[in-house]
Amino acid sequence: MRLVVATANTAKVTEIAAVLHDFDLVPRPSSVGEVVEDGDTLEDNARIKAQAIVAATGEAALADDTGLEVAALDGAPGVYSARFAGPGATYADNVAALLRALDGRADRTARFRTVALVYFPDGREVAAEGVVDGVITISPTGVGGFGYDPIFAPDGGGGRTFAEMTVDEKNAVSHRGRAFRALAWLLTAAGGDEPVSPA
Ligand code: ITT
Repeated sequence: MRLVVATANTAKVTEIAAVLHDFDLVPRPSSVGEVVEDGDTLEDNARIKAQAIVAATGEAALADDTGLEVAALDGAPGVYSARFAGPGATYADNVAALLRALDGRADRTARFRTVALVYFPDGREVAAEGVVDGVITISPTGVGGFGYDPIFAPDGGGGRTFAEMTVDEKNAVSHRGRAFRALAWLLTAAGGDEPVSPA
């Protein structure tokens, strides 16, 4: 199945491609400008991103929207994870802001949530969610991954952060790995080439 990838984040594309190896993934056309992600939920934002690429290309598009939900912050930053430290924040700004927000807090549990979604030119869509629980570490460790990876240690990962793992190790337990494995299963569950639509 041929899918245009809606994400502009190359690190995400690497992780997605490692899971969807049986799909024909087409890079996001550089002619498509930045898409405003103003949805209220991860699913809304994934749909907004995918629809923008369908509108530009006329082809089925694949999107991912992800949020980090921190228990002590009542689930923030969630859908606002890209701009936790303010508009235009860098990954380092967001990491520093989150460590400051958790300074002195006993509960450092958190969870990454991804909604993976394919939108088809005829308006059908298929979506799947993936979640991983873990903790926010006291300080950043590791150089791999992106975003909050240097301060997120998934449960069952031996205390290592995602930034200390290879792409395959991260995918094995991550929100994104889980979401895209579920999405691949849904897309092929009919046992043929016809995509499955839940609605
Ligand atoms: P696209 O919208 O182009 O797909 P993005 O980087 O803006 O890429 P999201 O809106 O889904 O992606 O993600 C919001 C933020 O959450 C992102 O800026 C990162 O800081 C963080 N994030 C997402 N996935 C992550 C991951 O696997 N590990 C660590 N941080 C992640």
